[in-house]
Amino acid sequence: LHDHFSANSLQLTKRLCSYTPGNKNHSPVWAWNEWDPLEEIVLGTPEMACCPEVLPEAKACISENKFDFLIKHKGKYWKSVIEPEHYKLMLDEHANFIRILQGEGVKVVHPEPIDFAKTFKTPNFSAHGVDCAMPRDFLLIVGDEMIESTMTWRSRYFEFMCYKTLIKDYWRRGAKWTAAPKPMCRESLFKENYCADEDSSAFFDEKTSILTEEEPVFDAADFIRCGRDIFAHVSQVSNNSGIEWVRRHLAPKGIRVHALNFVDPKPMHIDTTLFTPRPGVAITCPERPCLQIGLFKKAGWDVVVAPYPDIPKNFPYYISSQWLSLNVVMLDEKRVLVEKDEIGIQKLFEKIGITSVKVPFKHCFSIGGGIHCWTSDVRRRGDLQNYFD
Ligand code: ABU
Repeated sequence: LHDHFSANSLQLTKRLCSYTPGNKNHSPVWAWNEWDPLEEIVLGTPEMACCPEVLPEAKACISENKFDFLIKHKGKYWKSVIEPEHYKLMLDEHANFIRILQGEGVKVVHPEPIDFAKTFKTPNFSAHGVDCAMPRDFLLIVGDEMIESTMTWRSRYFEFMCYKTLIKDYWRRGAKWTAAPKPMCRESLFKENYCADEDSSAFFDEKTSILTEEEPVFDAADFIRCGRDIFAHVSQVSNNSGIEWVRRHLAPKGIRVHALNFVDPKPMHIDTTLFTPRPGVAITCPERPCLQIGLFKKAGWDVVVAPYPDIPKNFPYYISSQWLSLNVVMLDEKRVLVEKDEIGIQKLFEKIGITSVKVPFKHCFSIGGGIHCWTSDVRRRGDLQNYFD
């Protein structure tokens, strides 16, 4: 037994010592942008996923017309809440998506669910969990580094546990592993009696946010990677301090993090608002103008406005907006994974020379995310480049 452990530990030591920082051949994690050829992806799992608790910070993100439904079902497994046929279609789409990715030569790995219906308690709050369906929200991959985001919804505080096995494995094989400072999430992180004005046409910033700047908080899905430049969404789940933490953390790699403000009273995650399918093209949401869009134009990028979604607004989007039409994943600069019924965005991709790989996925939309949310690309073939000057 002793020999077995010694041999194992010798092997592990050898592997760890062969690590050379910043070298893609020594890290299984390697992705600098949204468009280099995709090799490996984390796909979330719907297992044990629960309808979220409508805590104030969730109310600040979700449309008011969804509150009654969510309050009625909070903490229940989606499986017991959603129409059985709809739920079955979601599982079928999920299984089929794995086959599509594998058929494209992409390695697919998954987080490990915990029982999200269980209530947990920290010294400052208690809540039950949500899911590990949306790895995009938690894992920020920049080059060879995996950054665990803080997460802002208190109900998602322990989601990091679902990713431990995966992260440890990538780390043992050479990836760099950083966990952003775990927030305290005291009451004072959230403004008292906050109420978002859903009709507001103001650019969202710290004044209109539910979040104070008491401590840095951010969700990974508020960041879009374009090589040396990363664009961050000031939102109801990422405050300026959170974005500043990421900025300072990545500065030594030569990466510049730009904070962007959009017209959106309930912003949560940039990937239904602005998407960069390839160098030189930014797709924006027509309902959510960006204050700093000049950054792209000045650098010679084309800014293309997305069409309205084809899947109707009254489709059961239990948590999100209908802008999941924009929530796509690039297989490479010329091919995109897109929901099969979102014809308008497919036509836009065709116009700009990108072929749509049509994925039936809309039933998966119902629990809060699209193709980009449900995944986190951990490996793409390509290096760090400057696309802005
Ligand atoms: N997690 C993406 C949801 C964003 C939206 O509702 O537009």
